[in-house]
Formats: sequence, structure tokens, C-alpha cells
Amino acid sequence: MCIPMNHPRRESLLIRERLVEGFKRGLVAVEGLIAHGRGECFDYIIGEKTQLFAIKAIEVAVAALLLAKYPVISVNGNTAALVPREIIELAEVINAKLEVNLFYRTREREEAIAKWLREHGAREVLGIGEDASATIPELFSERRRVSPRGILVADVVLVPLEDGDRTEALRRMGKTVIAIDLNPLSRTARAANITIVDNVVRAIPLMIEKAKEYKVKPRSELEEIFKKYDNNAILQMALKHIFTRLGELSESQLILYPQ
Ligand code: PTJ
Repeated sequence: MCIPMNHPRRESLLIRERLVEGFKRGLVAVEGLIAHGRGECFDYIIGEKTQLFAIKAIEVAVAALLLAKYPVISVNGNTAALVPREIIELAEVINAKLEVNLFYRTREREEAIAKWLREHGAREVLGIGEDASATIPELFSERRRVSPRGILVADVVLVPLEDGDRTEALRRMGKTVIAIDLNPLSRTARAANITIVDNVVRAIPLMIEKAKEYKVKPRSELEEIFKKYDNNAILQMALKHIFTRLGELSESQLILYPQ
């Protein structure tokens, strides 16, 4: 698909194309295309830029990941299609494991995602086939199947683009959950310990940058950053931003051309 260089929605359309390409490669579930549309809508409303509430959450998320004994990044179809190189780099910088975990799990798709990640430089990808032999208690979706070397034993789990019930189940297991979700009202966003309300394509590169910066900080400083955090305040900030932005827009000139 050729998108003209001067198309006013070029960036957004290019991201959409990555999803479509991922779908054609067997990485993205058909439902993943719908989920992306929901995300696009929230991104439009937020202003398609990383806002302060996301930056604050990113800082704390990175501190939590660097403090973790056993951090794991959970990868689904959309994340693999949108930011394959970036999640691998993030995993390397913070020394985390990568685990494929799918809501619409099929053997073909988990293997296609693992292959895709390996082609992008991943050395180890957990959660494929028999490796997903452990179970998250009280969870009935396919997401319950996890690796005993990965999410099962992780203390901090990063879940980009999640569906809420697993976040809640992981919290019940005592894990720290970091979500990236453009919808500040989703169950995932509300159940996570730390919610980054931003597009995964912007959030992950910023997390890599922050992780490189924070890696040299003493643990005590990272602990201080983590301890002070209030996720409810961050979600409130995100909603207030949407509210204010829509309020301002509703009083501005919206038509592009005079009648
Ligand atoms: O690959 P699978 O089988 O694990 O399936 C993945 C999807 C995303 C289809 C599955 O987890 C799902 O159905 O998710 P939901 O319940 O639709 O939730 C996805 C959330 O991610 C929604 O709140 C969207 O607003 C949000 N979202 C969509 N695209 C992005 C996003 N958040 C951040 N960045 C995005 N690019």
C-alpha cells in the first residue's frame, strides 16, 4: 500500500499498514485489527503525542523493571507486528525475558510470532508450544497458559495491549503489572500497578531511552521513584487531559474551509 508522502494522516496510516502486514504474515489475530481501531480512536482524542501522564508512568515502569528480580515482557500479535525490534531492545537493556502470550492462541500464530522475533534478533522466546505448560490460576482464557521459566515466576510483567482479566489474575498472584493501553478506562488500565496511557509505538522507544538513563542510578533512587507513584492519579490526569482537550476543541473553529 503506497501512502502519499503529504497525506495528512500518513503516520497513522503507516502504523495501520504494519498491523495489516502483521495480519497477512499470520502474527496478528483478526480481532487485533479491531483492537487497533479502538486504540487509534483513543490516540486521536489524546492528541497522538506522548503526554505528561504517560511520561511519568514510563519513568516509574522503567524503575520497576530495573528493580525487578525476574522481569518478563509479554508479547501478543499486535505488539509483535508494531514494535518487534523495540521490544527486543527493551528486553536486552532491562535484562528481561520475552514470552509470547496470546488471547486468541493458535500454535501457528505463536510459532509465527516467535520466528518473527528471532528474525528481529531475539535470542530466546518463551511460551511457545509445550513451554507454555504452567497455568495462571482463576483465569479461563487462553492467556492462562504461561511458561514456568517466564510469566509464572516473574515478579514484574509488562503487558502491552492486554485484555483485563489476565492483569487482574497476575495481580492476585502478587506480581507487579505494567500495562500500555491507550484506553485509560479499560479494565487493564484500571487493574495494573502502572498504566502507560500511550501508543505502544511511542511508549516502547521512550522506555528504552529511559532504561538506558536509569540503569546507572542507585537502587535506592529507583525505589524512591517507585514508592511515590500513584496510578489512580495518573489515570485521572489522562481523563482530565481528554476532558480539557475536548472542551477546548468544542469551542474552537472545527471546519477546515469556510462555507
Ligand atoms: O494477539 P492476541 O491473540 O493476544 O490478541 C491481542 C488483542 C489486542 C486482540 C487482545 O488482547 C484484545 O482483544 O485486546 P482488547 O481487549 O481489545 O484490548 C486492547 C486494548 O489495547 C484496548 O484498550 C485498545 O484501546 C488498546 N490499544 C490498541 N492499540 C493500541 C492500544 N494501546 C496502546 N497502543 C496501541 N497501538
